[in-house]
Amino acid sequence: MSIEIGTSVMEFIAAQQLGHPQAKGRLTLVLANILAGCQFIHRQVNNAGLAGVLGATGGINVQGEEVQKLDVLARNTLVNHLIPCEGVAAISTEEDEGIILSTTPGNYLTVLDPLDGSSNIDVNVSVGTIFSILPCPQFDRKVQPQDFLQPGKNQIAAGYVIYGSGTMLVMTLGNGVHGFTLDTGSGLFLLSHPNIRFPRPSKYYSVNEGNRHSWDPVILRLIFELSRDRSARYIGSLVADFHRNLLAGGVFLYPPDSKSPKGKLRCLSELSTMAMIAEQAGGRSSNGRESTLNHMPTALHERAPFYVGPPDDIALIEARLAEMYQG
Ligand code: P6P
Repeated sequence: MSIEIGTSVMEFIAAQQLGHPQAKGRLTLVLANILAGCQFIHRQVNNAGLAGVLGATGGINVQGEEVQKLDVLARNTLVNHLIPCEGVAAISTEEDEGIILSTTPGNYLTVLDPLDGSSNIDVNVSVGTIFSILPCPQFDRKVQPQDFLQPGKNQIAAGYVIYGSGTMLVMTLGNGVHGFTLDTGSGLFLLSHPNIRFPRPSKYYSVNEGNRHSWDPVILRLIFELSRDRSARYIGSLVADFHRNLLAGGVFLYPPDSKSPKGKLRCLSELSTMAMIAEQAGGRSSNGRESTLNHMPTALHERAPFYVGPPDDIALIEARLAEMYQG
């Protein structure tokens, strides 16, 4: 099947699945349910602006209902789609302390950041849903939290949906990275960006320079060096910052600092996905010492330092940080 611009994401996944008969189409079903949830979130996020305006007069939305906090709404939407979904054994989300068991048997564990960057909603900054699909390691017992503690390289699929000027799915099934734009008329995600690759060299570097007072001097020098031949771009929404760097060419950094000595971003619900997409798009990612994809998490909500972008940038960063770790 030739993959052409305008191909629907379901046709695309079906074509990709031809190489994985063992998935028995369940992966397609899991992805279809995630995307159905994201389409609903797309509508809620777009209306939030109206709710935000109405919220200024007392917080009642156009239907006369109390506007739910969008993080909770996004989480409930996705969980309600996935609990009954054949193929899903259990779910972990950034919003839930523990895991959520599905009502059907399944081969897959799904990890979600239902609405990353949601603090930016009221100022119309792009936000996103991040998802990761892992193999379920055990079939002879109920899923337990430790079953989710897998390195990112185990992922079967990873992607995000960015709710911005347009709504776009960026996803990898392990065979390249592809972008699908939501056609609001048909409600379909249609292929718009096949085979996305990190442009090189980087034009941008993305880091919260407001944290500079709590960085190690090695990191201060690293950021100064990166700024010599890159422009600074930082939105404070991981999906938006990552997406710009992936399409336009840039490196993203969330180093450890005195407030977040292990970094701020979450291994399972944020970093594994971005790391797999980056590597499939010809880039790399690191926690400063090893590839993010090789890191073995020890807790559901573990955090880690994160550096992601073209391979040359990550090699430079790891070389400079070696001084900090050896020092
Ligand atoms: P800071 C949003 O809250 C988030 O988790 C990511 O989306 C984003 O990259 C990061 O935090 C921003 O953190 O400390 O720079 O505001």
